[in-house]
Amino acid sequence: AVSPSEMGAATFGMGCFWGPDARFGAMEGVVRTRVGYAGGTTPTPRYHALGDHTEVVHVVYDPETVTYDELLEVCWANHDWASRAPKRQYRGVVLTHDDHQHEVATNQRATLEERTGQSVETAIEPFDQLFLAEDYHQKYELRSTPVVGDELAAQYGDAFVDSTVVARLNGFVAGHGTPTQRNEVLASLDLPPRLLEELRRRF
Ligand code: MHO
Repeated sequence: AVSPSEMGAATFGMGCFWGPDARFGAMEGVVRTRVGYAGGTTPTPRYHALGDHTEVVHVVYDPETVTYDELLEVCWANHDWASRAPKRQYRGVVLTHDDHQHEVATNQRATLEERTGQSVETAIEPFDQLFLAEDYHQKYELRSTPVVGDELAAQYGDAFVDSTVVARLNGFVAGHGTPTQRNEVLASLDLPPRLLEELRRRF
């Protein structure tokens, strides 16, 4: 594990942000996920007033456990990079945080085009700023899981959005992760047995 200042950050637009929030949240090495709006110029986007922004997932990761390359592979594999989304809200975009990310992204894009013979419509642009989405969009899969969602949101309170464990659980209820990962996370939880049982049933 590395100190917070050595963590990496990655930001991807992959269509509706609920799915990528869960997918990245289940990955080893991902320490935090947030969903929000980015890639536009409108000063204070909200879900119902996005302006020119796009739904994105913002991932903080431990580079000793997972690389930017690996995160980006997951990005390509899980959005429709070959078509232009009808709404800018759902466009594919890789928002790069530094020159290294930019280079990795342009290289992977070229490789993808070569391999498939299709042209990539997903944009690669410098990251500017993330506008955090409304609470009800954060960890949406978990939050909308009956019983468990409400109880965990109440237990964690303000820590819900940024918790690593909550990110994992959000991924697990969406069907991601391995049995080993699930058992490890469950074993680390200090929750009433009834809630643990309820969670286990949702994986
Ligand atoms: N198809 C989804 C999109 C929501 S996403 C946060 C829905 O409206 O249910 O854009």
